[in-house]
Amino acid sequence: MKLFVINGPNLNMLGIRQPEIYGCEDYAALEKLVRDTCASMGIAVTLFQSNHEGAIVDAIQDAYDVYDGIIINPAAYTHTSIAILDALKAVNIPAVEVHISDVMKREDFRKVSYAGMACVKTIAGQGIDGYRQAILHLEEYLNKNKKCTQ
Ligand code: CA2
Repeated sequence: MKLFVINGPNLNMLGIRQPEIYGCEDYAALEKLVRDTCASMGIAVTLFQSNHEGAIVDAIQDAYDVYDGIIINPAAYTHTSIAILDALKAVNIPAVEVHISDVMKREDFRKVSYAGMACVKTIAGQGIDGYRQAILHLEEYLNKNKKCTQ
């Protein structure tokens, strides 16, 4: 099983400010949690972070026929990007949306998620542990929905 973890703008700045919203862990801790969780489950994982919408669209397109599942935190693009939604729909790879903060309890503009419309599940408000939960969910989902090869 191969998973692709995509993180959007400013998530590389985690741990620097607003710990009351995003926690104290930095981006390196997020990467380590993802790598350690996948390693313990025998899952191959690639992480990607970009501050650019088009680069995220390119990464999703490049995932086609390469990865079994996507975990995506599009960050601010969650609430604006139909391009990311369309890319997720185009590749049709099962995806789980993660948000570190509880977006439903914040400003109204954070309550809309375009990317989430193409995802099998959304995990929000669990801190960086949401990524670990997303890996567990996706592994179970992919095992239940295995494609027949013959
Ligand atoms: O809760 C999440 O994971 C978000 O996707 C994080 C985004 C935000 O725009 C979404 O509404 C919810 C923000 C990413 C990182 O923002 C930082 C802000 C200050 C310091 C460090 C990172």
